[in-house]
Amino acid sequence: MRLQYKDTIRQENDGHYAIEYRPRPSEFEGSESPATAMPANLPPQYYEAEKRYRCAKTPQEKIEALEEMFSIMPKHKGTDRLRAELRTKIAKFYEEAEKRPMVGRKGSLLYYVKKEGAGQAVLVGLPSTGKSQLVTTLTGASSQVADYPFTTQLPIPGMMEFENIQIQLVDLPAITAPNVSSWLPNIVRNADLVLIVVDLTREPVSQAEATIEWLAGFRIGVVGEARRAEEVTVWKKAMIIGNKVDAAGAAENYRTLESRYQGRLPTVPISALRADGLENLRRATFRELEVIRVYTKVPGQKPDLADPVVLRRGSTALDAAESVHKDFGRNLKYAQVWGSGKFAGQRVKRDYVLQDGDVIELHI
Ligand SMILES: Nc1nc2c(ncn2[C@@H]2O[C@H](COP(=O)(O)OP(=O)(O)OP(=O)(O)O)[C@@H](O)[C@H]2O)c(=O)[nH]1
Ligand SMILES: [Mg+2]
Repeated sequence: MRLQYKDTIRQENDGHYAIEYRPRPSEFEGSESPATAMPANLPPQYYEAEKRYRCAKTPQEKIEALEEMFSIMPKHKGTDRLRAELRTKIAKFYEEAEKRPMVGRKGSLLYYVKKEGAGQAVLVGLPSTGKSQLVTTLTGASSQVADYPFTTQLPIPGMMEFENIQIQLVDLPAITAPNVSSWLPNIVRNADLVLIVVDLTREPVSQAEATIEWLAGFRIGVVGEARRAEEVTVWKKAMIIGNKVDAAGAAENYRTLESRYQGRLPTVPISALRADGLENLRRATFRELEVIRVYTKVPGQKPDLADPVVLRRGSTALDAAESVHKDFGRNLKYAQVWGSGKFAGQRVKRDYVLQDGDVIELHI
């Protein structure tokens, strides 16, 4: 990597070198002012992606590089501003990509799947494991199903209902499909959850391993599967779906798969074709997304139980207030909680940690 502009290099106490990186002015063309010096210790992949961003010609290429930079950047206070700037930029290029018919309006839209609903779960796996059948059964999206490999060539999103919320599922081409390696890993990096789909009639353990190895090849680590930290730029929650449990011998193969991944990755058996085990799958997907549903209300009104606010697990009364409006957050004096409180209507402070299903009344 070449140092430019006002980058400085220094040696840390532990002997390794850290680069104090400052954004080049050209990166902020059009935006107000360059960000302040950002904390260093970003992995080299970040700078590689950044270089690709600067050389990118089309909005698609820009998005790809920016998404990668975003996923690599560590999440903490020191990077908050830069992450927000990256997000704004990505949004701008998405808009541009959608406006440019010459790159193929449909194609450009479909290659980057905008998140919708409570979370985005992407289906990855070898050919013909039943990914498209599953998305079709669960969401009503029509993704072509066929008995030949590499049927799916583009990402196809659909919305799956779980109780009173919608979860986005994204059907993807098989990991071994031709011409996908430039964009497929980016979609996975950006997802909230990875659903590894295996065919229970064909050595499911080897399929799961091959899929996890493929992810590792793009430096995507799966939470629960050990890997050296320096080999991974982004960790993803994942779950293994054993499909075609209706077929002969599949139940037995599922038991092998389950015992192999016990205590490491959640596994669920289903039949996408017969619609078996789907309620279990919906619930497990919701659980692994690590989100909660809360119902906000103001004093004197009833909560709308059909329309929850979806927040990350661990969110507080303040987060709930901010999700309504940032002024609500700023002015929040206290809240009352029905559900997880010791008693109904318990008065709680701003830092009270909410649970799934809580009703929260905001007092400002
Ligand atoms: N027995 C059985 N067959 C299934 C099931 N789900 C899918 N199939 C069959 O498996 C084949 C492949 O299904 P697809 O949904 O196209 O598989 P895919 O994973 O999307 O395949 P690619 O797009 O090529 O990666 C089709 O012939 C389906 O009918 C199931 O639950 N049980
Ligand atoms: Mg398919």
